[in-house]
Amino acid sequence: MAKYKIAVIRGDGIGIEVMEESLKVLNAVADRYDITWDFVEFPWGSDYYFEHGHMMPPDALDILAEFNQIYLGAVGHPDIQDHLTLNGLLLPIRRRFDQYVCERPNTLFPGINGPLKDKEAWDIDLVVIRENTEGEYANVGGFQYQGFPEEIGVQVGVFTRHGSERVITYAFEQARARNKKRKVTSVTKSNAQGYGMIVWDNAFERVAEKYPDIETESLLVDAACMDFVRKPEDFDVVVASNLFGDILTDIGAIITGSMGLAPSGNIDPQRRFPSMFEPVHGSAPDIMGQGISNPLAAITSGSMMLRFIGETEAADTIDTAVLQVIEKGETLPPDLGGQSTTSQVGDAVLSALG
Ligand code: GGG
Repeated sequence: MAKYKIAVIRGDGIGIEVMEESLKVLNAVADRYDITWDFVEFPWGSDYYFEHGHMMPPDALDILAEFNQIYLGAVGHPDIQDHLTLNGLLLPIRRRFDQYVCERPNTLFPGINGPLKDKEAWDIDLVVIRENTEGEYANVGGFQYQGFPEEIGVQVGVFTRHGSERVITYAFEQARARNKKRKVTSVTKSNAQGYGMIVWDNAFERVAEKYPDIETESLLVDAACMDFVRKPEDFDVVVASNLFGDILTDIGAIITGSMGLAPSGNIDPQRRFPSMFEPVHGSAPDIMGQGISNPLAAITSGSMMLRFIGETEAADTIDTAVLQVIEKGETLPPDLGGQSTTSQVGDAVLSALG
């Protein structure tokens, strides 16, 4: 029997309720596949901030280092500036554990009535590989004359050869492993950002040479956003900087139905440290507490975690159950055009597990 020690941080807003459903589903598959979960919950996030003045305790990263994986809900609260919640919890975890790949798949499933006309099930089937530890999210910069009319904020984008090459290499490996269009699209804005993103472009060219069997394409981010809407079926694996990857994956989620369907894995491919799995969506304070949030992204983030730890059959079982619930269309949350509650959707996945 395989045993996994998982740190669970439900976080804020709808993160709390969607995690309830995904833990139900992960517990349900455990018996069937001889898995023992040791879930340890940490009450970190905005409520913790109100009480202690920080999103998680000073030794939080040392605590998390002892776990096999981290499973996160969402962070963000209307009464705390977003840069405090993000830089106080999510981003330090990604950096400390060198989770340099953020893998975010988007697929148009049967039964989803997406916003793009003429797109049928499976027409859209792409994965965005987002650089996750540097780029525009590098914690480098500062203020001068803060609070005065001369106020200056400097935000540095950091693009290293090492950081670019390793995430681009992961993208090419994904194109081979998926074995679909066998294509990698690199997204930058290197016509305007003529230093860091040139390091990225050069890295892309160097890595591409090692994968002659994979088609390549380079797009500026504005053209990529346009093509995500205009002809998303052209994409297979997309590799992008930290910020551009974040923006593209919101578009990817919406053209395939909803933010509530988009899972993600913050991955250390070398497995030196815990990786972290989380739905792409945030805490959605506008709908929190109403019991109407969509738990499917959290649930499929759980199946990404299972796949990553090698529990492929269990992951497949969850993905098939989710697909069944979506295709049947009887128990869908409001963002997918249904009227079911968060827990009814979770229960529907449980019964689809068989
Ligand atoms: N599911 C975690 C969460 O709350 N994400 C919202 C967010 O703003 N994430 C920032 C990012 O991924 O860059």
